[in-house]
Amino acid sequence: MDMNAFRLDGKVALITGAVYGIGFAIAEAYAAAGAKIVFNCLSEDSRQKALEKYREAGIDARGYVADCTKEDEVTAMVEDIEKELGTIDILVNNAGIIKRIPMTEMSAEDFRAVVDVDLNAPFIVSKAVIPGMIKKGHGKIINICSMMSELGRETVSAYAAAKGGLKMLTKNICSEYGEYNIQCNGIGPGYIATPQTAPLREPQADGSRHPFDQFIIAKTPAARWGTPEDLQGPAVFLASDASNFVNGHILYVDGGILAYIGKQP
Ligand code: NAP
Ligand code: GCO
Repeated sequence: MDMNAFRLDGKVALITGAVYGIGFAIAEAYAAAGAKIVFNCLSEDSRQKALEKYREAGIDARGYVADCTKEDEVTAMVEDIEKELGTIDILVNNAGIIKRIPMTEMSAEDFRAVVDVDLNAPFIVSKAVIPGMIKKGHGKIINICSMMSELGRETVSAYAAAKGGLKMLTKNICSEYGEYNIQCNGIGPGYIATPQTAPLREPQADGSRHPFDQFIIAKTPAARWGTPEDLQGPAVFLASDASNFVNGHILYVDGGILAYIGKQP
């Protein structure tokens, strides 16, 4: 086997929301594999801060201020990327939010806001990049799903509904565009230490670990939280020619949590 199949040389990769956390780690890995990195974020301040982080990492990234939920902003961004860099070869729908509110206390507005970013936005961005991928004769779309694409828990109804939908959107893009040599797969991270999960890991006033932190450690065979770096290898694999016959698959990168009933107390 030619191990260059795992390289991304000459590819243009758009990773949405890749200013820190999982998206930034995936962008670092793609850059190391040879890809040209493009990201978007919600503000000029965020874009400048991210560009500084990329420069410090030795990565010549291009950043756009574009809200993934706004079709006009996304379309304009994709048109500019394609004009400046050529067709987007790899799209990672990473941008996401969560609101942890008991369902009966959650407003419809909050529910819609989560679904808008976590499900509608991947539809909007994928719809914008697929025509270029069809013209070029290949493309890779990777949707950042979640354990909540499979399981629910208290307070995350909107997030679980959106991530469950994102799993099915992944399978549908696979079904509708596989014949154009476009592979659409998902990555389902387990519990990863990023700003998004920081509230679940805050040490208690007495210095003890957060109850949820202890819960996740007991439920994960790896007995640890994942790191954004744990996702880099799987993300490179799904973006590379090494996965050209993998399509419609959700690759769970969760330390085994989905397979495990949990450690006896
Ligand atoms: P994070 O630290 O909260 O970062 C999310 C990024 O998305 C932020 O930079 C945020 O921008 C950006 N974003 C939010 N809404 C956006 C929009 N409308 N347009 C453009 N960018 C937007 O999250 P993370 O932990 O790295 O997670 C990244 C992805 O992995 C998310 O889809 C999340 O659901 C998923 N995930 C996370 C975990 C985990 O345990 N951390 C596990 C499974 C799946 P701002 O900085 O401006 O808010
Ligand atoms: C939560 C967490 C999870 C993780 C991730 C698990 O509140 O349960 O935020 O949803 O973010 O999605 O895969």
